[in-house]
Amino acid sequence: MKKVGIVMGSDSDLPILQKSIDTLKSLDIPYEVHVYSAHRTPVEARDFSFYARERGFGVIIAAAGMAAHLAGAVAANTTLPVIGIPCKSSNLDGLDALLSTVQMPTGIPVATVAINGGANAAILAAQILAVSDTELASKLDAKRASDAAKVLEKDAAIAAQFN
Ligand code: RP5
Repeated sequence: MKKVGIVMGSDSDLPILQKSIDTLKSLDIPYEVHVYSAHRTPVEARDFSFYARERGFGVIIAAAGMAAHLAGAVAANTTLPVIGIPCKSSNLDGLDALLSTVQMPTGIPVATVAINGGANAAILAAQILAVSDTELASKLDAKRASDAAKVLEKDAAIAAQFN
C-alpha cells in the first residue's frame, strides 16, 4: 500500500496530527511523519514533496497554523493529492490558517479540511488510497457503520431520557 506523508509546520502542531496518526493506525495504513516548515526549512519541505511520489507516498497531509503556507508549498512541488489542515493559533482562532490553506490558485489544489481537522484529514487520505484498494474500502465501510451505531446508541439514550 502507498504511504501517507504527514508534515507539520512546527512540533507545536503535533496534538492535531496525533488524531491523523491514530486514525491511520486504526486502518493499518503506513505513514511517515515530519516537521518541515514552508518558512523555516523551505528546502526540506520542497525536497520531501518533490520526491514523495518516487519514495512510495500516495497522498500527503500538511498541517500549519498562522500564515499557513505549508500545504500550498507542498502542493506546488508534487502532483500527489495534498490535504491541508489549518491549525488554530491563539490570535485569530485559525481563520488565518484556514484562508491561507484553502485559497489556492487554479492548478495547485489543496483539499482543505476543517480547522484542527486531524481525523478527517486521515479519513480523506484513506478514502483516496481506497479508490484502488478494496480491502481498505471495506475497512472504511466498517468504520462508517460503527460510527453510525454509536450515534444510534446515543439517540436511544437521549430518547429514553426525554420521550
Ligand atoms: C506555523 O506557525 C506552525 O505550523 C505553527 O502552527 C505556528 C507556530 O509555530 P511555533 O512558533 O509554535 O513553532 O508555522
